[in-house]
Amino acid sequence: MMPPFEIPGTITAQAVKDILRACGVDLVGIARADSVLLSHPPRPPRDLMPTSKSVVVMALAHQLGAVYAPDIMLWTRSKIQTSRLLDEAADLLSRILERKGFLSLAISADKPVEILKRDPRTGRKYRVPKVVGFLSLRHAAVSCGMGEIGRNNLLLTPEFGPHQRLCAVVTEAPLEPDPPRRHSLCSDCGRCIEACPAGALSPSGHDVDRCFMYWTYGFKALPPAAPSQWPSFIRMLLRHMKWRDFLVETGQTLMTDVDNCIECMRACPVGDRWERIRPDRLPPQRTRGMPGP
Ligand code: B12
Repeated sequence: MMPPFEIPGTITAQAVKDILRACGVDLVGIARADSVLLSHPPRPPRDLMPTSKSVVVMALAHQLGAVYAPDIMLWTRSKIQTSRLLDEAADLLSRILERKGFLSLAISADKPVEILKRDPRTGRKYRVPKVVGFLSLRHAAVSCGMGEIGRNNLLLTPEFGPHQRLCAVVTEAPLEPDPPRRHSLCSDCGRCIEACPAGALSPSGHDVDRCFMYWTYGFKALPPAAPSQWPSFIRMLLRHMKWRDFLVETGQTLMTDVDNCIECMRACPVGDRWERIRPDRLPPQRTRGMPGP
């Protein structure tokens, strides 16, 4: 991709921000590679590039019409395009930085992710597979003051609330970091907890297994943990099979992506820029094949 601007002579934090803004990115922050906040399991930038000095985090606002569309598939399509724009910007920045002599690695807004079937420490099989990014983009964004992690477990920014997608570049370029900032965006209004169809959110946290099962398959139930739970699990599968075609869905997933839920994001009222156009109350979004979510 040819840059739509002149490549700066010296790479500074401002030059990096200007490049990304020219690519259409809405928010940019820079964190020091050795002090990025870590999540669980920890995925420090220096594991990806031992000589890295900075992590450039970028955010692109979602198309709100897609967030509030009646069918989740319309959102998924729009999300793919948002990821694509971010990935192109990250790729371009990485290439510019490398031409200036700094090893750089773009971390995609989308896949790949590590999929863990067993606990790496004990070898015990997880009830639900765990999925983890090579770098936690939400934590990287918090590290450079972009926002905070809300009750819905998403990055909230003052500008867009939860409605942005994230991407990053890990680089050897020594860029001036943006300091972490204290925000008070999440008022604990409870709308995300109420909206979550899987019961994954509660005042005490986020149940990643329930979220994963619903987001991936549209199933409210976790896989059976005891033989007595199999009959109700099978009844639920049969109910889904009556409405859905898993084979065709798999084909569609391979072509595009899978999303069965963004309710925690849709319900969130944070974000100044959207105040005027955000609907106040919303009927739940239709998910694949089922008559209702
Ligand atoms: C894997 C993943 C998922 C998984 C798991 C979610 C999760 N919390 O980990 C699933 C598929 C369920 C998922 C769902 C969603 N995701 Co997602 N997801 C990611 C991804 C690729 C990696 C996140 C990660 O590394 N998580 C692991 C740690 C960091 O998660 P954690 O919540 O801090 O902590 C949990 C784990 O520690 C877990 N846990 C406990 N023990 C163990 C043990 C092991 C071994 C593991 C792996 C985990 C684990 O429990 C903790 C509490 O939930 C990121 C992109 C990225 N590279 O960062 C996008 C990302 C976080 N997702 C995003 C979005 C938007 C969503 C959805 C709305 C779905 C959608 N349709 O887009 C939902 C919302 C879920 C929610 N409210 O948290 C956006 C968030 C943007 C924002 N504004 O914050 C991101 C940043 C993608 C992007 N490019 O913008 N996601």
